[in-house]
Amino acid sequence: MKQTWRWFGPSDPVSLENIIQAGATGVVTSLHHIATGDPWPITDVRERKQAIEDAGLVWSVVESIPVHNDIKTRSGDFRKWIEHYKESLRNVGAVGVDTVCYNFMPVVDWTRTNLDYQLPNASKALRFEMTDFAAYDVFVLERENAASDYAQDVLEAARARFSTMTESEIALLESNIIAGLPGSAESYDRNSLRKTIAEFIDIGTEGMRANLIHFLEEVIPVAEEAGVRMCVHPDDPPFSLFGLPRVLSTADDARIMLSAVPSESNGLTLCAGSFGARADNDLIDMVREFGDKLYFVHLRNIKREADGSFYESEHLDGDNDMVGLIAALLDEERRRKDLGQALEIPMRPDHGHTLGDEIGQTNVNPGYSFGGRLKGLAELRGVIHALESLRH
Ligand code: DNO
Repeated sequence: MKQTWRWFGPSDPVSLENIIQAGATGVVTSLHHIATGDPWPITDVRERKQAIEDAGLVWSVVESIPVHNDIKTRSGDFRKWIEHYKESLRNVGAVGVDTVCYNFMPVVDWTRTNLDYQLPNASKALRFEMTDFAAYDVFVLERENAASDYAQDVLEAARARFSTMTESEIALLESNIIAGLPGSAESYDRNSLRKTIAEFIDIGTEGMRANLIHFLEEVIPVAEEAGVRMCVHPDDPPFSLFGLPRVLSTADDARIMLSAVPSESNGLTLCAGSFGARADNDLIDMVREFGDKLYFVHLRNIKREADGSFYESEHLDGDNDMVGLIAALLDEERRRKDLGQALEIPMRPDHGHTLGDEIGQTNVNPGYSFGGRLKGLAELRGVIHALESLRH
């Protein structure tokens, strides 16, 4: 597996030199300075690639070229945004970067309620707590009919939680949910969030799926020509938020999306922490089923709770069988090798705890600390080495 590391570009507090020190050889990055929808100029793409190569690394994956909301709703200027998207794909392909991750989540990208969840060893993790999310949705945002989207016990717990929350706790919860986590293309205030949710809510699951397929029918032929493999990132978390439709939460969803537009350029990002937040997603089965369509892997673990809540646990200690998952991925790589294909799977240690000196520092991107990811990558690398040496 190609060991890679997400880098948020020149303003990332983690430098390219740090990435080399962590032992990664590939970089995963995006042109975050370009507004969602605008085409990526070839000069900017070239400049970014050069900076990465000057540091002794390679640009393995673009994560992400964000998909404009108008494309997801198939309204407004969606045709223009699709043309821009094609231009970005051509430019990325032209410099030889061949893997592009994106998502089709409605309204919000990845979502957590607590970015400072204290673990028993005093490091900090990211957490999604259903009670807090429902409290925000029903009692703070006051979304129309929101209460009907929650089980009675969750609703009661949310009501009780909300009644004890201070103004500053509410403000923090709100900013965690809607201000946009690292890498998110969108951030909202309360009014723009309500408005955007309303725009999506009528589309329904089948409508969202049709919009995704329409988008792929447009861009996949261009990706083919440009020599780019696209790999969609699953919904995180993999269930409906704000009553919105989700179309990439399960193996079924992935199957539908892949078979609707069959092409070598239409693939999947196996985000273990996203798919793994549902007990009915069997990650190892997914590797076996989608094997040759897996172009990118995020290795992360989670601990699930009965009501849908979860927190991000140690990379090797959680509800995902990380060793089994890595073994399945190594099998897939071996299968490719036997067929004479040189398709090594880029993986990145997805998220990490905030620990050591980084605790309390204001410039640490939540989930993207240096120390936590260094630890995660080192553990994952250990598993890869152990499994590989047992095979020889
Ligand atoms: C979170 C990430 C996501 C991901 C996008 C892909 O840590 O996995 O932000 O990059 O959803 O478009």
